Amino acid sequence: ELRILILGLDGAGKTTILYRLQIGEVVTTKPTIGFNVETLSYKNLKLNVWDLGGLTSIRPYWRCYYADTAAVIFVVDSTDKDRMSTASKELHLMLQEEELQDAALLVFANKQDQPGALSASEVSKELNLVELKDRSWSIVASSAIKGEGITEGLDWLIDVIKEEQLAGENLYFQSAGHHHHHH
Ligand SMILES: Nc1nc2c(ncn2[C@@H]2O[C@H](COP(=O)(O)OP(=O)(O)OP(=O)(O)O)[C@@H](O)[C@H]2O)c(=O)[nH]1
Ligand SMILES: [Mg+2]
Repeated sequence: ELRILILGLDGAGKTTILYRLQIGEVVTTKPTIGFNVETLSYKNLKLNVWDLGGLTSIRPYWRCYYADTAAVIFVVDSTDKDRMSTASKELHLMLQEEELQDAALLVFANKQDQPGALSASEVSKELNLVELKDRSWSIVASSAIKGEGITEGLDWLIDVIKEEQLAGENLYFQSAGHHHHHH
């Protein structure tokens, strides 16, 4: 069982992505006051996915959900150029938190179906992702409305989490004096 958080500024598309993942369809959303949580089965794993509201007044509550989080999915509205620096600030503040030191990071450069959307590499630059040290991260271009990029992103995330879990087990085996062979 894995705990995954979906974070990002209001209107980025977090709730749309959660239900796209869960039911494979576009749902009509309202701004999330509080959170939505859904359980998904994915590649033999049970994912508890928490979608938190992104409004300015609600962002301080994100930290209440950080404990035991395997991964963060950070969603960006790629057309919202005026708020890229705000998104960057919130992302880096969040990643400084002790409880998230081991969490993998997947960024969705969302709303790629919209004209004028920044590309994934442009969003990556705006968010200063190259500054991230000691963290598995990736950015994927997505359109929650068209259903593009979402499963690709989740596939990457689940693979990374599985690899890190295996690496942790290998360390355990080594320190316990067991021999563990890979073929
Ligand atoms: N064109 C386009 N619109 C999108 C996309 N993803 C989400 N939207 C729209 O953006 C609006 C906001 O989406 P939400 O999923 O409610 O955003 P949110 O991040 O949950 O927002 P908060 O709950 O306020 O934090 C809705 O009208 C969605 O239909 C996308 O990929 N393309
Ligand atoms: Mg929402």
